[in-house]
Amino acid sequence: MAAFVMGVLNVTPDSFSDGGRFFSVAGAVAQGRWLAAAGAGIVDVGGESTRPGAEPVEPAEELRRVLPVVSALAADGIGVSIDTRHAEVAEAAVAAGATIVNDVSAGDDLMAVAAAGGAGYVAMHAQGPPATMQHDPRYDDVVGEVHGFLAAAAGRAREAGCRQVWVDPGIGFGKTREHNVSLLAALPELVDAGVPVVVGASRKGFLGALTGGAAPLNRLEASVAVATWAFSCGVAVVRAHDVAETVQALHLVALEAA
Ligand code: PMM
Repeated sequence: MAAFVMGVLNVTPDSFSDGGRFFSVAGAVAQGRWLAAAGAGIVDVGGESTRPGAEPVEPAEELRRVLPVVSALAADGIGVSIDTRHAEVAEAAVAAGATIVNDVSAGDDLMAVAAAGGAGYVAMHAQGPPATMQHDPRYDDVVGEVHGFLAAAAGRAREAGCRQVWVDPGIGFGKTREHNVSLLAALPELVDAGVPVVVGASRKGFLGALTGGAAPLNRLEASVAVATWAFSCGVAVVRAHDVAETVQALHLVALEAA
């Protein structure tokens, strides 16, 4: 499968860069259509912010936020992934037309839902829940530990019967700036392990720190630079807010590879 861009659509009041912008159903559906028109291969719909320090959202509230959006986009023929940590949300979203379960918790229950619904599955690495994950993340060997975790998660997902599996190092999820940079530098090894890789660094805090304090909406260049690096390493999917710009990066890397 050719590499593609996963467009971020947060139907939340509190996500770190777009919280509240697409909180109404109509606004979220319009943004999803816009992301697809800009070239997103899939639109990633999420109803619970996983920014550092975020409070958990009850599955019933998450469902209220995401389900009408997933249904409307899927009815338009737009590919949708559901970004959730809750099995009941994943199950309802797949029934409403989502074709990928994007699981930032890499949990067995969500693998089972993806397998039962015939959906693809993304296993992402995180250290700790969003509320506390950035308090004091520690690893002896961040690359070895994250890659080992992802190999095991991919094995479990395949055993559960998921038809297609991706792995994601979880940039910013229980990681310092140095951890994130080490994981990005090690993308060639993760790609070499053979399971298609997803990377989501778009507008994240470490890019602000590395660019002299740029605010989330001023991290476009840094985000596209990371996307270009990721695609040139052979990453299969880059998760991005700025889809048109990230698709340009993908096209240029694909030309180089051709
Ligand atoms: N990051 C966020 C949410 N979901 N899913 C995957 N697979 N990978 C990520 O890096 C990831 C994710 C948090 O970012 P957001 O607030 O911009 O959605």
